[in-house]
Amino acid sequence: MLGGWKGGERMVKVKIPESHPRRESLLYRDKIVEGLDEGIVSKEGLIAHGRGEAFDYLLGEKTVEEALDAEKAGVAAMLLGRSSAISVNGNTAALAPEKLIELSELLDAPLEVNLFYKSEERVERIIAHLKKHGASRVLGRKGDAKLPIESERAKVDSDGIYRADVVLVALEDGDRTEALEKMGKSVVAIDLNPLSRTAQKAAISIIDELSRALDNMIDMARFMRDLSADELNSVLESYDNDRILKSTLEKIAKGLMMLGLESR
Ligand code: PTJ
Repeated sequence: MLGGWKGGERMVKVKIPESHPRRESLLYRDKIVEGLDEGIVSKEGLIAHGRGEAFDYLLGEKTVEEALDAEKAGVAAMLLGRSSAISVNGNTAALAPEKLIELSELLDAPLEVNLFYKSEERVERIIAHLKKHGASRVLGRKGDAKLPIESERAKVDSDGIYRADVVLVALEDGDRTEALEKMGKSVVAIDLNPLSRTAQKAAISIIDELSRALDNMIDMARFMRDLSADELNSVLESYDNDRILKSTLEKIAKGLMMLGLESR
């Protein structure tokens, strides 16, 4: 079902046919709008989502091989880390609460709410939303440690993102990724835009749609949890983030050429 609007008010739910070729994408869009209605997503989050949709369209709205490699490396890094954390914002909480919780449990990495457009009220709403979906513990209230950045994102919890040596971030601006990397932490980023500062600065850049990326990482984590440290290290040693970014950009460029030819 999709949302409809009348005079600025959300009106009805419009049924989206099972056979619609872009059904998944429209359902994600609906989750973001619902998140806005519930005070979880910021207005700016709608714009950010639209940008993601555009990149996803160019990638064929599917997980590319390069993303699978990055997802595997991301899981390996989080399993090998002394301590990992998963950063949650409005968009990610609205799009995939259960998946975030499942990955957090599989990787023993706490969820921490950390917002760019921060308000205490939205932090509380997101924590309540995650708890409603089954999270037993969500960090992000304390803000008793500080990252070396100017934005509201600077305040983090000492027993979450601050302590972690591997941090999973998704759909965010690049400042914090850069700061976390400078602090010696390893950032695993999920971001459909391979040109974003987040993707460019992260140690492992997953160029994939959030829900698809989390589904893949959950499947991988179930299996990779039983691998030895040597086996996990060999996954990381054979991973080359620059090659992944370059190859994904080439894929997008080729996709654009094909779209151009098809539309003639
Ligand atoms: O909830 P807040 O206050 O923390 O704000 C969250 C947003 C997303 C508004 C904030 O972090 C922001 O402004 O992010 P940016 O700088 O717009 O970056 C978001 C990135 O995520 C862009 O590069 C998008 O292409 C990408 N993106 C959007 N939707 C998805 C996505 N990547 C993966 N999956 C998506 N569904």
